[in-house]
Amino acid sequence: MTPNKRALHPSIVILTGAGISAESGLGTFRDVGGLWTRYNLEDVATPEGFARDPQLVLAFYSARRENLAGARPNPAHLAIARLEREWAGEVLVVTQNVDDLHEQAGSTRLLHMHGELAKTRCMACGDVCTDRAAIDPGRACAACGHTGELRPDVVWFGEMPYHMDEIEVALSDCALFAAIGTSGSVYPAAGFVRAARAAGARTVELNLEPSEVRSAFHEGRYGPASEVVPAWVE
Ligand code: BJW
Repeated sequence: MTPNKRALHPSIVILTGAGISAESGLGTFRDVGGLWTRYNLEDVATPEGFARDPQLVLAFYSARRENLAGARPNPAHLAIARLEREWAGEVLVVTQNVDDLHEQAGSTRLLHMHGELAKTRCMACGDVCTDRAAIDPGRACAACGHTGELRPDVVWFGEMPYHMDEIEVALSDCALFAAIGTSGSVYPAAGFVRAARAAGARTVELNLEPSEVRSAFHEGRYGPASEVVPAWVE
């Protein structure tokens, strides 16, 4: 790794996407056989889709919760957690993923910008609780008692991603920005490389193949995350 700013203890921001969890058995979105080739994203990942057919959306997320229950971190998640433990500077992981594989691997400085699959939010009172069971549309919120207001605490298209202020500060201050396993097709995350680079960071993409925003990076390393990420961290 060759960060070019604050040479003594440079800070690193790592953006991760679905590709880092692919080898843990969780599906990506846009690859062949990915979630968006089997489901219409307007139906299951927009507030309008949820308003039209909440049962369909809740069934989609319940199946994803079941799938997540057996998933374990792979060598890429473990390498990132080790980097956080051993690097003298700050390491911040910003994940677009709603799984908990970074936490399972031991990462502690972690922002879930698209929410978390294992959390349920009440649209009436805003209460968020950890919840790995299927969301029953008839269930009442434990905090306010309203019925029919529970949804997965994830960020759908048209909604504001979480932690944006904190992420913008970190991007403007990092010496190295790495994007791992993301297609670069969803904003604002796809624009992070340009923000970090404009602020002076060195930028590297680690992915199965060059992403849609490959040309924005200084460097690219290509192959399965379980191989390229541990090799990069070494
Ligand atoms: C491997 C691998 C292996 C495979 N090893 N690699 C027109 C222009 C620009 C923007 C817009 C526009 N119209 C609308 C927008 C905004 C919109 C958007 O970006 N739309 C695009 C479709 C154009 N964005 C939004 O609405 C966002 N909100 C927003 O913009 O608010 C306003 C705002 C303004 C200003 C500042 C800030 C905000 C919200 C986006 C929410 C996305 N939600 C989802 C669902 C989350 C819940 C859930 O999981 O169900 O998030 S959609 C889905 O895509 C999910 C992901 O996090 C996200 C990104 O996908 P990701 O992770 O990149 O996965 P893939 O499948 O695309 O790619 C996997 C990659 O891995 C591939 O490259 C593979 O090659 C690779 N890979 N195996 C290494 N083994």
